Amino acid sequence: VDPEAGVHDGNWRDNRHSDGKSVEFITATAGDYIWIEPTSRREFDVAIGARVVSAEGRRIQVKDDDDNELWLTPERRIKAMHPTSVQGVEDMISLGDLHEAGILRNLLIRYNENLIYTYTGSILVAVNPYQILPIYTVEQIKLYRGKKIGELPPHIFAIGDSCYNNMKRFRQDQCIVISGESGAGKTESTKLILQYLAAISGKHSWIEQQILEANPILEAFGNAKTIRNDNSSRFGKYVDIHFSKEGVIEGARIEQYLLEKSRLVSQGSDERNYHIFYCMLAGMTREERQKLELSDASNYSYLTGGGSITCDGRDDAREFADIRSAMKVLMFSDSEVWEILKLLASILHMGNIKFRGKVVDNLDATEVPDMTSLIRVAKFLGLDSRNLKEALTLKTIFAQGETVVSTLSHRHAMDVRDAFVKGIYGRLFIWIVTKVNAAIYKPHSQTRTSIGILDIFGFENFKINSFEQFCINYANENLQQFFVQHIFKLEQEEYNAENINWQHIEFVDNQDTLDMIAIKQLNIMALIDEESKFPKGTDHTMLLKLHKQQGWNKQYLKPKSDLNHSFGINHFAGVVFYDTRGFLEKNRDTFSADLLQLIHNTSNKFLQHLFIDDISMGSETRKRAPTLSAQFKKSLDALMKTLSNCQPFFIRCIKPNEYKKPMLFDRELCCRQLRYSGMMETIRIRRAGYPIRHTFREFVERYRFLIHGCPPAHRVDCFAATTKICREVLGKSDYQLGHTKVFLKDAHDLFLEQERDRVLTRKITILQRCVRGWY
Ligand code: AOV
Ligand code: MG
Repeated sequence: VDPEAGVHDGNWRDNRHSDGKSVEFITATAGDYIWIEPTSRREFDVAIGARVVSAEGRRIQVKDDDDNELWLTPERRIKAMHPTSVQGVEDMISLGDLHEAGILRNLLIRYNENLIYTYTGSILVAVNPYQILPIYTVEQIKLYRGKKIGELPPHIFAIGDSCYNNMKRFRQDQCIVISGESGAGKTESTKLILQYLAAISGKHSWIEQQILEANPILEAFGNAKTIRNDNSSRFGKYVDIHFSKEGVIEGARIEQYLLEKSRLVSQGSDERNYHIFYCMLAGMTREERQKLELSDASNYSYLTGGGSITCDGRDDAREFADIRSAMKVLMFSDSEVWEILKLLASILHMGNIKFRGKVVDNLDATEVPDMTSLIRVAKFLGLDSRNLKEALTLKTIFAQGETVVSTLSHRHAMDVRDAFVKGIYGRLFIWIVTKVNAAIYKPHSQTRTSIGILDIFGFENFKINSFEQFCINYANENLQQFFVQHIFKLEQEEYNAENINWQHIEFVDNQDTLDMIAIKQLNIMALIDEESKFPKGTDHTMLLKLHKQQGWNKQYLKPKSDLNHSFGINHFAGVVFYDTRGFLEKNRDTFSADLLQLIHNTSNKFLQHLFIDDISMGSETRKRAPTLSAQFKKSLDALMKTLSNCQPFFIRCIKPNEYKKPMLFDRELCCRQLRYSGMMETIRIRRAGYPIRHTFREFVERYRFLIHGCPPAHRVDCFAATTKICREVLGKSDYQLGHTKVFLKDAHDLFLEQERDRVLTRKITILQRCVRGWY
């Protein structure tokens, strides 16, 4: 067993006796709670809790947390459950069984009672309920106002409130980092925090409404139905809310990260393109539709790639009305809205352009047999249709003062068209975010402070992972590093405050992986970039370079076969293999000079405006323009810098099942998320030091029976009594006494609890079990 990976079984091992044999005696009585070790070797299968129903001879009957009734034979490894795990706790740091199984069970029993929020210290864990719970009312908002974390049951409003209070009290910027996998509830959590902040900061003013209304617009253009989430964000965002000295919302700014553009031209099975297309087709007036020469969603190949044009529980026509009214609130003029619709319509028509391959003079060429769609595109984009057709099917190369025109193959023509669409939509999305910011961002006042909320795409590992996943996972590595650093720092602070010697604490950190991806010399990102700029560079030459430069790295995985197109990275959340095919193309993110030339001359001013930067760059500077990964790294670096200047809060969203269903808790799925979310990191760091802490008073209250003649806590000097108990019971082992607390190892806790049990127990022994071969 790998000691690092095995946090969840640390406790089990503590039972090993000095002779190396694992022996534990458990007396189990009906009504007792126990842990049952898993028999499978599945990675995310951990011990399950169970209640003893009855015991007969050497067998006991139990009902486990998944409601299975079973008989356990003496071979099954079991272990007594700590009382805190029986009832469940609001803050998991106080769990006696501080391992994965303990955390998992705690979340499960709370989830079963619709208690979806739980703390681990100051981190909020939120399990997606997949149902509307009555916990977000105005009354609840009032209730949580001004309360300390822990005073009331865990709640996302408590995080919002604490953030707000800290900001006002310390006059320091705050941030809330929300993470979790697709469908876990990050975006909903972001909205709830925003709602809470808008409600408590005051005045129900116009600016607050504008900030809230930014969301439907961004979601319309940047969210889509995927197999994991009906409303999946396909971009990352950081919403920074600005407050005046009095704590009133003054304005906000939204930063966006890396919209997924491939979705525009192809969708996975059962997935959709961006909501806005379906909304607009369902919600426009007949007149508008006619003007844009549009019909039903089912007629557009860009909208039907996933074989799914509707989305259960979504009313696209209604949404469209909301989007429109939100655009009004955010000061989009009617003509701007119309220009946007025109572009969207052009994109849909563009997707319906059919190409047919042919051979001319022995060269692959392409024709457009039916010009209907192409003529529509030309009309709405303000282009000449013949020029457009040429730009889509021919390629002009300027070389040594000469102009050479060549034909494009069928495949190539499709690629040029698709790149055009991605280019337009990508820039439109950025324009929309800029437009929204123009409405909500107010010039800097010296005294303002802010709360930033980060809702970014979670870690992804699909069957086939491409450049997008590489960027997304790189972003998540950064956040993980931020998290680990922060948690470690907090831990150190507590030890310092209590004057505990903590020097020997080590923790697993993902810096090596980050170094390999983006920091050290010849890092992966740099190599990809270099190859992207190298005219002869191909995905294959890039892969060879990666293998050559990083092959030695422990965090790098080279596939067994040389024919394989992928490379692997050992991420904090598991190994991911990336298929390099298409990497360079995606990273370069350029599109044809012929199309740019067209846009340069278009009569559609809105379109031209979207491309103004590209046009103003000469073709030479364009070649040197920053690649996608370079831009992404830059914006991430800026984000990390912003975050590091804030006091952070963390929300870890957990998706309880893959079916978008309420009241269904898949333990293995949740376990995986807990382990990968860094939740275990907190615990790992705590366990590396002294995971068990009691105030002197609590300690005396609980363990005074272990020595002779110790009076109750209120009648004795608790520090002295604690010292005495520890000395007599724990001897010279590695525990420490701080200023207010005693710091213990897990093994101490176990021993103390067993001793306490032994002293106090009046149980009739029904069963004595000998468990052998623990490891
Ligand atoms: P995500 O943001 O984490 O995924 P969402 O926030 O979009 O996930 O949540 C997915 C769905 O779960 C929502 O559309 C709701 O139906 C439901 N849900 C989440 N949180 C709550 C809640 N607190 N109460 C009720 N329902 C909830 V992604 O953006 O895919 O990574 O890219
Ligand atoms: Mg989301």
